[in-house]
Amino acid sequence: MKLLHTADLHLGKIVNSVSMLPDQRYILEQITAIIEKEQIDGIILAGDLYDRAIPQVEAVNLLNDILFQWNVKKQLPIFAISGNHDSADRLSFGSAWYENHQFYMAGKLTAEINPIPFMDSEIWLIPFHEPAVLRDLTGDKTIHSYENAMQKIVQQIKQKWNPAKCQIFVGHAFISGGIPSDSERQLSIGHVDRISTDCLADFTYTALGHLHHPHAINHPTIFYSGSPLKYSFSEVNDRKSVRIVEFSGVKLKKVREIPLKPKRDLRIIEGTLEELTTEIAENPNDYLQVNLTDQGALVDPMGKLRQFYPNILHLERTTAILSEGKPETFTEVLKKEDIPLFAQFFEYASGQVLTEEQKEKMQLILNEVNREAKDI
Ligand SMILES: [Mn+2]
Repeated sequence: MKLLHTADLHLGKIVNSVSMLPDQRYILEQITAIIEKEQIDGIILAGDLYDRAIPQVEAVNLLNDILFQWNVKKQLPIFAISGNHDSADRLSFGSAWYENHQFYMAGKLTAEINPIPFMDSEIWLIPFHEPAVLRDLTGDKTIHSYENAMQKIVQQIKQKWNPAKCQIFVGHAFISGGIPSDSERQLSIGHVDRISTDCLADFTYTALGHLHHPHAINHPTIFYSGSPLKYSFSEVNDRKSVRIVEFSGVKLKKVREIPLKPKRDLRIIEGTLEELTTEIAENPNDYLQVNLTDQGALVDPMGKLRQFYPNILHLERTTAILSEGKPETFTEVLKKEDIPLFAQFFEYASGQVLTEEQKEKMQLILNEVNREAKDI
């Protein structure tokens, strides 16, 4: 048995005001090509199919197209759950009859958990849920943390599972020790959202979603597939991929990563405005964070860079140009006289000290401005 594991598609995601939909369609088509080449038996989608609870129409269309291709055209079973970005209720729509076509979509957690028997395995689809949801479902008042909730769920599973079968767990959760990135939405404040690997260690394979790094944890049977695209600059060093999981009878045989190549990479480039606009960096159409190393003021750097790099998402100045000491509060700034304040701004913007002559000129200008202000 051979399964493809992916998660965190975040369809409809907008990164720094730019819609990722064209890139998402591109990467999903690449996954389709991998599916064909690898001759897999089924697909796991471990949550966060959409980026928002109410996704835009284009994102819904894209998911519809891709699920139709995989499940109807290619006749592949799909094992999917909702993530913390999805609306559990909306994703549940139609799931009761979709399963007649081997499209298993667990949107909402249910009190009674049953496996999906598939080839030599039993697949347990556990959608993202807050501990309170399970507490309400079961009436068990002792459930307070994500860890408690997961332990209760796994306890129930272990009472039901058939040890002669491969046991596959599909979930969307934060495993303690996992490395987060900037594009996941926190499940809760502090560390109460973490669950231990011990909880899931007895499954043959655990297919997780939530953390976007493909190597967010290092465990022999518990894996995050990671997101198929980089969704924040904290992921620039990730090599995004999907996982191909092979089983031999009831044993996990091999877990492989198949790298994905995005239409446009998300990268950070660095240099002065002059350097970056004379020697054009490779793949200028990538999504870029540009770190400008220039000292002093620059006129419309974004406008100038955009002529060469149309998809800049973020511009940053790397030189610490503000006063190096402790930052001043707004009240402190307000107390300053006009000329010292302007001198400070001038130094911040140009990197040069205002000369006595410049100060005098500035004083004349200010006098004139003040006079006119009084006349109004
Ligand atoms: Mn996610």
